[in-house]
Amino acid sequence: MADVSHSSPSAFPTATASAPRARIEPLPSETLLRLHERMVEARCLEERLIRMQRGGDGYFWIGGPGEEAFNVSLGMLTKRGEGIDHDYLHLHYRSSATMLALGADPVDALRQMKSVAADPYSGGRNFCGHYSIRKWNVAPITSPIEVQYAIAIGTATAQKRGGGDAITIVQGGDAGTAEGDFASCLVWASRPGFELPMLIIVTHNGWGISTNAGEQHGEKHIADRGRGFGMRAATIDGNDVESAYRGLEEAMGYVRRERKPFLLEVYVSRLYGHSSSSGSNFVESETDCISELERKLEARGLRSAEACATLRAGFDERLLEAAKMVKHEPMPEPETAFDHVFTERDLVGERARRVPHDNRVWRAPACVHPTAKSVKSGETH
Ligand SMILES: Cc1ncc(C[n+]2csc(CCOP(=O)(O)OP(=O)(O)O)c2C)c(N)n1
Repeated sequence: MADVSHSSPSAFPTATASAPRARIEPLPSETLLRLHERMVEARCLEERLIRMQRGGDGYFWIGGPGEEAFNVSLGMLTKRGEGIDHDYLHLHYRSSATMLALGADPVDALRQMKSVAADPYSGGRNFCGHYSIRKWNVAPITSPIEVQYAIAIGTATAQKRGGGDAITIVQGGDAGTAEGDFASCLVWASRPGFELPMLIIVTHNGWGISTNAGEQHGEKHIADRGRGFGMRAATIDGNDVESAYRGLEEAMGYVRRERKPFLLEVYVSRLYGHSSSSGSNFVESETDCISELERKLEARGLRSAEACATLRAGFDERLLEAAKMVKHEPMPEPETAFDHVFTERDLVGERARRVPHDNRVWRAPACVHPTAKSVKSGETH
C-alpha cells in the first residue's frame, strides 16, 4: 500500500480519481472463510433489524450494510480488552460488523432495537447500533456525528504516555469530516514530538444523508488532508475484503510500532440507504462486498454458492427465532427512567470534602513565558 494509494470502486459515483490498484497479497483461505462468516452474519443481523423496525419492534434503524468487509477486518485485527494496554474503539453507528468480529452476541443488538431492559449497551435507552462495552474499550457510540474524533484524543494521549503497543481507533463518515472535531483530531494527533498512536478512519460512502460528497469536498481524497499534518495516509477499497484487511494490517502495524497517527480513508457502499428515515431499501447500483467475496470464494474453490446460501439461511433462521424471543422480554421499569442520567455519587463534592480546607482553591502553577523579563517567583497568571 502506497502512502496515498487511490483505489476507488467503479460503482462509487463521487470518487474523483482512481489510480491502478496496488497489488494485494492474497489472504490465507482460513482467514477469508472466517471473514466471510462474520460478514454474512452481520448482513443478516442488519436485515433482521430492518425488518424489526418495519414491523413495529423498534423506532429507528441505522446500520452498516455495505461496510462489512472493512468492519469485520477491523474487529478481527483489534487488540481487544479493557484499559490502556488494549485498543480503544471510538466507532460510529454503522459498526455492527466490527462488534460481531470482536465477539458480541447479535441477540444483544436485537435487544437494543426492541428497547428491552436486557439491552447491555444502554438498558433499552439508545437507538439501535449504539454500542458501548467497557470491558472491550468500546466507547459509547454517539448520535451527534464526529464527536468521537475529539473524544479519541483522550485515550490516545493516555496510551502515548503509558507506552506499549495498544492504539486508539476512531471511525466516522465522510460528511462528518466537515465538522471541527475532525480538524481538532488531525491537529492533536500530529503535534511535533507528541504524535498520538491513533488510527483515524473515515468510511467514505459518498453521502451525508442525501448530500453528495462530490458537491462538498474540494480535495480529491479526504486522506490527502493528512499530508498537511505530516501524517501518513492512504485510501483503500473497502469493498474488497483483501484490500481492506491488508490495508488495515499495514496502517495498524505502523501506528502500533511508530506511536504515530495514520489517516485511513476507506471507500464503502451504503447498501440500504442512510437509515429507516430514507426507506432502508436495498440499493442495487452499489457494489456489494459480500457478493464480491462470494464470487472470489467460489473461483478459488473455497466455498460454493450453495454453501454460501446455506450459511446465510442458518443465520437468518437463528436471528428470526431470537427476534421472536426478544419481543417478549420486559421493557425497562418506568421508575428506572433516570438511572444513569445523573451520577449516583457526588464525585466532585466528595473530592472537595476530602481536600483540606486551605487547599480547596486550586492555584495555577507559576508560568513563565520565555520572553518575560522578570516574573516574581510564585506569581500566577
Ligand atoms: C452534529 C450532527 N449534525 C448533524 C447530524 C445529522 N446527521 C445524522 S447522520 C448525518 C450524515 C453523516 O454522514 P457521514 O458522516 O458521511 O456518515 P454516514 O452516515 O454516511 O456513514 C447527519 C448530517 C447529527 N447526527 N449530528
